[in-house]
Amino acid sequence: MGFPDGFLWGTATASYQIEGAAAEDGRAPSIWDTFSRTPGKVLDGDTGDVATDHYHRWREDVAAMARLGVGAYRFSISWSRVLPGGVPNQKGIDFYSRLVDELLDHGIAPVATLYHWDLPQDVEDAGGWPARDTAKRFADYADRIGRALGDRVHTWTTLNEPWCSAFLGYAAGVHAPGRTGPVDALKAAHHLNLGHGLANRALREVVAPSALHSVTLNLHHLRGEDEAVRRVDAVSNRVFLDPMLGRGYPGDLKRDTADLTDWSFVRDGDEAAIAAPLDVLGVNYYSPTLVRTWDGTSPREHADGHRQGAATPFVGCGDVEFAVQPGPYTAMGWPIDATGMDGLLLRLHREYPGVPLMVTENGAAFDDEVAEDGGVRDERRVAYLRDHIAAVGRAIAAGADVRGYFAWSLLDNFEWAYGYSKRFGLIRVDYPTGERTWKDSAFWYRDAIGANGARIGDPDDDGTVRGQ
Ligand code: GBH
Repeated sequence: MGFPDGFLWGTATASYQIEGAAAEDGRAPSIWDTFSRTPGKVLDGDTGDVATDHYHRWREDVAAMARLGVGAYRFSISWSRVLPGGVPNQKGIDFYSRLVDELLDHGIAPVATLYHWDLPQDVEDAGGWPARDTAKRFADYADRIGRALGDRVHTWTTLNEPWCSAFLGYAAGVHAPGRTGPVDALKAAHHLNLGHGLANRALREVVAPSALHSVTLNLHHLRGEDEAVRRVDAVSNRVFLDPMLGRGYPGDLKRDTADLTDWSFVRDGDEAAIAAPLDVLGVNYYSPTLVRTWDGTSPREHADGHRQGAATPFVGCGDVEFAVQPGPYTAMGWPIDATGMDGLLLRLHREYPGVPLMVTENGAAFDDEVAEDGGVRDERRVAYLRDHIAAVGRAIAAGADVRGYFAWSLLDNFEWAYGYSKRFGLIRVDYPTGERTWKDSAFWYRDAIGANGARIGDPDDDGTVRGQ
């Protein structure tokens, strides 16, 4: 089994999770600054003020990627760094411009995401994603940054995981801005979709015609009872997939949420605007989700940390139970099951044919420890990556058009509501010194990339790490 020639191997990060320099060179606060500084919202009171200090260590980080041999780097741009208060900030734009140049100098294709959850606080104060105007502001931002970097970026991604922005941010309240209104969350989902469509169109007008245009979704790979699967699928997957791929909003989603809203916030022409052409669909996959219909009486199971009595992100799914799945688990408590990866990719291949796919995030947090020799023997992460890359290979062998794979993450970083307690990196970051150490998984990934994934998934591939 092999990977196609030109398959893009990469690593991924996001601005707020790695950059730090939260008040430097004119950057204005985002909703994650506000949220993380609000007591009780992020574990141990951690913030992204310093993070991995990538804002100052970016050159060293690009050099590490060159040693890894990646063909692409997926990073995100901080909206409030480049347009604080809506006004262009040359110092902020220059940071990304230098980063892009450095990547290109090392033969690494820049894959730029415009929005990885860090909405400028002033845009939230004006209503945030539940307000229609945010979609337009987002398109203006796309135009600005597209003009600045459009001659050099290989792939433009409008949004990262709009499900998290809309439903974790505005319904469950576990992500910034921490609001808990189910109708606002549906409006946010729509305005994220609309923002995606408008930004895609704005970018196409100003960037190089050779650039690819994409969006990244965290699709839930659902298993369990048909009716429960259908409901969760509608409000987590098809709410984005269907309008973005030209089918408009699913009728069953509108029915499931009819007691909350008549969806009149979707105006004439919106669905056409959302259906902007996509060159590639980014897919983030970590673990599958198991659902069933709740009997209404016994204590309801809430896997994945949705506590009893807490606001749910799954709007309109009041009769669904999220079942605990068998282990093993990562340090996030997420079940490890690579069959969800090819299952998800093949479902997209079957049900949304013709759209090339790219795995834009996959990875795992474990409680890494530094060994006596200073190395990090993270063999569970190696096994996780190996098994999930093998699953991507199976999907390709079965006909799916998958163009690349990005490991989450290049570095340990600020893991949102979990702060620095969860480590996803191939490269360990010591806090607060910021010192970087390659884990065994980094050496393993370097070798896997060097071989273009050959032998991964072969029965005799035990994931042995060759080391330096
Ligand atoms: C990604 O989010 C993010 O893009 C990235 O920034 C982050 O660091 C990384 O993954 C690791 O967390 O709520 O029941 O559906 C992934 C977020 C993880 C959200 C799995 C949904 C399933 C539980 N997703 N989670 S549920």
